Amino acid sequence: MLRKHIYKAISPALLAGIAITTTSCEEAENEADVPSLHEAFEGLFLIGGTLSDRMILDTSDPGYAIAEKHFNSLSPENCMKWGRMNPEPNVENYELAETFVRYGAANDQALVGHTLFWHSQTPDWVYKDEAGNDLSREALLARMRERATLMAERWGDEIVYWDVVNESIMGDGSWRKSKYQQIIGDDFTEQAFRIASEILPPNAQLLYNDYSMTDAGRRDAVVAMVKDFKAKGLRIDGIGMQGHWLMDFPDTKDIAESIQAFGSTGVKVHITELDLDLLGRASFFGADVDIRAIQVTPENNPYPDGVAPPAEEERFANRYGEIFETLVANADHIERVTFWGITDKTSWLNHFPVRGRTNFALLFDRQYQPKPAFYRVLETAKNRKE
Ligand code: 9MR
Repeated sequence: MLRKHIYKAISPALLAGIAITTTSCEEAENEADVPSLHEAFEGLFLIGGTLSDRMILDTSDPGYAIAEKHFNSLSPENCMKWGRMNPEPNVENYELAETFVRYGAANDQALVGHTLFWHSQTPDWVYKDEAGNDLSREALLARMRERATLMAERWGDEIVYWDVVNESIMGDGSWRKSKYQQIIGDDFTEQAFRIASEILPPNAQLLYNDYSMTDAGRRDAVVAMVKDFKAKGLRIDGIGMQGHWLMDFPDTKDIAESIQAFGSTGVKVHITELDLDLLGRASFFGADVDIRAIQVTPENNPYPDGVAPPAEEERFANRYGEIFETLVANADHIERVTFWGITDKTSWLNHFPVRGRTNFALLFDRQYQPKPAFYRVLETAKNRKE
């Protein structure tokens, strides 16, 4: 409760650009008067949110009020991945995706198909024949065509943006040695875009989506790939920079450079999976262990009750602020900025890199209240318009 009052007291002052020395509950802003994020950014870029499977299953989730008010684009966190939809060759789990699409379409939200082809969460059967042997290149391409056809037939009219391929380029610019790459070859990504452009509706926006897009090797390879596709007359409409960023990395200068590099190829940039990891992970990455095996400890999980100290929330707000200043300054290249989740309560960062941590990632807290970061982000839209 205390935290909620602090936020409400801080927010009007932040919006007015006044230095805060005291807070009081009388200053509290009426919850219903909080401005809509997507309305604030209108004319700059769309603002998206992401629905978890759990939220799609629970229509009473209070997060829906946030989704409807603040987001004019919506992504599915997991329910459209191949492994969720068809964990076995003859199992068809399409209901969650169907519910997601129906909900978003009813709210006029620009929907994202995430993701057609990804090395992760693609079940093994996809790559194998009935005898358990690897498919031929042609047979795997045919299977990919079947998936694209299913997506197009079911949701082609409603989904605008498609993450056609996810994460097929490594940080050094080489092709990821995925099962797709091993069977199809280095032109797996190109073939995937050929399939998508033939099968998905002509107005579908086709995206390549990846993480760590500020790595110079990956950035240059993505730029080269877009140019290559365009030279071949192959459609590619956007580049998704996932945006799972840390408190001190990457530098906003590098974020800006990547946005400009992608934008200069003539495609739109989408920030597709934005969140910040307040608790951090650098110390875990240094260790040569399976990060998923790390146990929760008081050191790596300092705020288990879900309340971070005000100074930490301010640091978090400032980092979101500098990121959004960068995005607003480069808005000409950007079509959409999507947060990976709705509130901190269900962010994937509660399970990565340490399973079961209480992490802080998004603009809304576990009580569905806007955090200082929300107001700081809002301020960046306001500054641009005035
Ligand atoms: O947030 C997703 C998490 O719930 C899943 O367990 C995980 C499975 O791999 O995928 C997460 O989302 C990923 C997204 O689909 C692609 N980019 C990286 C995201 C975070 O891992």
